[in-house]
This record gives sequence, C-alpha cells and structure tokens, in this order.
Amino acid sequence: MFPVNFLSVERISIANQAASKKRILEEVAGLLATASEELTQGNVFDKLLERERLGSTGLGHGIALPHARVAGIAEARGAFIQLQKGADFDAIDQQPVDLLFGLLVPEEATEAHLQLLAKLATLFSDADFCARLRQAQDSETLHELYRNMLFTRLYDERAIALQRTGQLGTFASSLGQEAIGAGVGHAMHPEDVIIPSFRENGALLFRNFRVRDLLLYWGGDERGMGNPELGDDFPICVPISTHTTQAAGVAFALKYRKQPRVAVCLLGDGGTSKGDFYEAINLAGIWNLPLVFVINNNQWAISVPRSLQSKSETLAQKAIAAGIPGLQIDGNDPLAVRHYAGEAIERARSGGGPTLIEAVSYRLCHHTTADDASRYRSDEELEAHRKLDPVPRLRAFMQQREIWSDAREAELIETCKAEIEQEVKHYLESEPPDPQSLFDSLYAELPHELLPQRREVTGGEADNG
Ligand SMILES: Cc1ncc(C[n+]2csc(CCOP(=O)(O)OP(=O)(O)O)c2C)c(N)n1
Ligand SMILES: [Mg+2]
Repeated sequence: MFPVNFLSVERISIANQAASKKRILEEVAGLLATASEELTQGNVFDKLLERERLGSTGLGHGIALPHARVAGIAEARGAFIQLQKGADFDAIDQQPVDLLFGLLVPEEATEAHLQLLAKLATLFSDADFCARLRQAQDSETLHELYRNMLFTRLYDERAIALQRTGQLGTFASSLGQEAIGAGVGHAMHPEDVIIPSFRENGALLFRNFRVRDLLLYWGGDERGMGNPELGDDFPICVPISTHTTQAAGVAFALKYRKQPRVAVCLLGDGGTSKGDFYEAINLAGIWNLPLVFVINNNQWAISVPRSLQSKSETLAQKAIAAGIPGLQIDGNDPLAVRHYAGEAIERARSGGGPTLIEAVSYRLCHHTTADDASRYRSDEELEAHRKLDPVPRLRAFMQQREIWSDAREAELIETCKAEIEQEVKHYLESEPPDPQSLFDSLYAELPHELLPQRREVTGGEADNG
C-alpha cells in the first residue's frame, strides 16, 4: 500500500459552464503536466488502477485522459481526471459528460500542492474547492450524511410497502435524491427554519421530524405535522410553490426580529415555473432576506420533463432576474450539497442575503405511489441515471478511504431497520384522529356553512340551516 490519503473524488458538472469543456480539460491536463515535471516521481493514477480502486468508486468505470496520466505529483501526491466511459474527448463539447476529478495528497500537503489545488479551483470557477476537499476528509460528516441517506432510503421502502398494503395514503419517495435532503439538513442549524415541499425526507429526518410523524402525515392525519418539537419548522407543503412566498415571510420575520437564523425553502424543478416562486425570489433579493432556496431538479415534474418545463438553460440562472446569487451543483454529490448549502446558509446568517441553489439530480422513483412513470419515460433513461445513484456512490467513496466496510454496512442497515420498525409500530398503533379535527386546523373561525357538517361528524343532529 502506498502512503496516500485519497482525499476526494469529485464529479464536477461542467455541462453548463460557459467555457468550452474541452478547453477546461485541456487546461487542467496542461497544468497537471507542468506540475508533474517539477514533482513527479511516480504515476499515482497507474497505481490506483492497479489496485482497482477506481473501479469500485461506483462513479462509473472511466478512461483516463492521456494528458492527465502524467499526473503524479511526487511519490504520494497526485491528481487525475477521468472521463465517463466511452466519452469521446474530441466531441466532448457536444456531450453531456461526467468529469471525475480526483486528488491524492500526502498527509502533510506542501505549498506546491496547495498552489496547484488553487489553480485547479480557478479553472473550475470554484474558489472553494480546497475547502470542499478538506471537508471530504472529515469522516464524521461522511458518516452522518451516509447514515441519513441510507435511513431515508430504508424509510422510503417501508413507507411504499405500507402504502401498497393499504396502510398508508399516497406517498412521495425521494429515491435517488437523498443527497439533497442530507446535505441541506446537515448544513442547517437547529434554530433555522425549514420550509419544505414533499420530497425532502432526509432533511426532515435531520431535524425533529420523526418517522412516526411523517407516516401519520402521509396516512392523512394532521397530527403528524403537529409535534411541538418541530418548533418553527413548517409542515410538508404539497401545493406546488405556494410555500415559497411563505418562506419569504418567515425570512422577513427572522430579519425583522434581528435573529441570527436562516429560512431554508426546498422546491422542485416544476415549482420554479410558478408565479409564487418569482415573487418570492424577488422579495428575497430586494429585502436582502436570510433565505436559501434549494431546487431539487430531479428532471421531472410528474410526467413533464425538464426540457418542456422551461426554456431557461439552467434553473439557477433564474436568480439573475432577482439579483441574487444562483448556482448549479451536482445534487447527487452529498459533499457538494453540504458545502454549498452550508456556505449559502452561513452567508445568509451573517447578513449576506439570499441564494438560489439548483441541485441537479434525478427522480429514480415514480412521482408518487399514485404514478406509473413507465408510461412516460424510457427504461434506458432510468438505467443511465441509476449509475449515478448517490447512495452507492458515497458508500464506495467511504470504502475507498477505508472508513467503511461490509460489516459496518450490514450493522447500519440492521439498526436503521429496527428504528424504522419501532416507528411504524407507533404509527400503526396510533388512535385514529378525532373526526372533528378535520375542521379544526383549516380556519381560525369556521365558516357558517361548515358548522352543520361539523355537528354531523361529532354525532349531533345534521343542521341544514
Ligand atoms: C398548485 C399545485 N398545482 C398542481 C399540483 C399537482 N402536482 C403535484 S406534484 C406536481 C409536480 C411537481 O414537480 P416538481 O416541482 O418538479 O417537484 P417533484 O415532484 O418533481 O419533486 C404537480 C403539478 C399541486 N400539488 N399543486
Ligand atoms: Mg421535479
């Protein structure tokens, strides 16, 4: 074994960068080649291949860029770039391509090494690349993110089984998008306020929402969102984008009270077509609100694909109209989500105003249990995206760093399942809600015409008058 820390494998989305992808790659390769002239003593990339480590990243078996094969930076230092299998370097500008960029650094990074990192960061217009790499070293963060993602996946599976056996209402899974909920939830402070839509199970589970609450909610029981432990967090919002203006209101209140707290609002790609969304980002901008919007661009809004949703090249650029920062990130990379959500949240907390983040992911599930996606999307598309699944991706990354093992995986699955079963038991054994509660949370004062209906469900005489 050679003495390196395998710091990070980054899947950097360069699909929407203005500059030519080919030019960026050529510059990266050139930079590595020059650096290696001074420092190379061995080819780390070859050593990695020898150990078949790349094959186990879960990020796709790639081919090395010929230029980058001279990427070793001294015995234990190096960098490599890898293209998705089958990618044609000359045609790269026409292809949506995943670029895999890895860095190997010694335990004590030298100045030369950090300088190289900084230069690479500039090329990717990513000034915080180094910070992100440092974060990738933090095993505790990785374990917390992974536990949340795995737990969310197992909870989803169980909820779908309950729905299919008539024990739960319609349910929206977050399969394939777990990195978004995990990264955002992890970045929030307990005193912040989440204003969620319905696909952020992981973010909710990082807060005080319990599985039993979520199941009650999807079982049609409002008590699920009534747990006093939820504090100021908002309930799940199914009406599309109506919560975005409410989020602006929440953020205004936090600012007005001079509280160092941040409102975080999650929505889908389809939600960005609503007028409410434009109003909300406009207010957030002009009032410089402590508000972070995170769009889960899972490429579909029920059966409407992203390509028919908006002519806008990215959803992130909608921020330009509101005069606020907007960025598009890889939503299947939990470290990227954690980093950029954290940065935006802390900027908002310190008075720096709102941010719009577009996290690009893919809905590997049906829209909800009431949907059959095979009627409108191809198996090929689904299979292609399955390869980018964030859960095996993070697991492979941790295994590669030797901070995860099959035994730990089995143990974690077992504890998560046991915890979920406890919660399911609570849910199934809950007393049914009082029928009159149907009327209680909708209006401050019940309209006159609903009074007779309320009396009817409480067992009183029907009153038609
Ligand atoms: C105001 C409103 N209109 C229509 C619907 C029906 N509806 C439920 S989900 C959905 C699509 C949402 O797509 P997106 O915003 O991309 O979120 P995703 O479901 O993909 O997470 C629609 C139109 C709704 N819930 N609310
Ligand atoms: Mg969507």
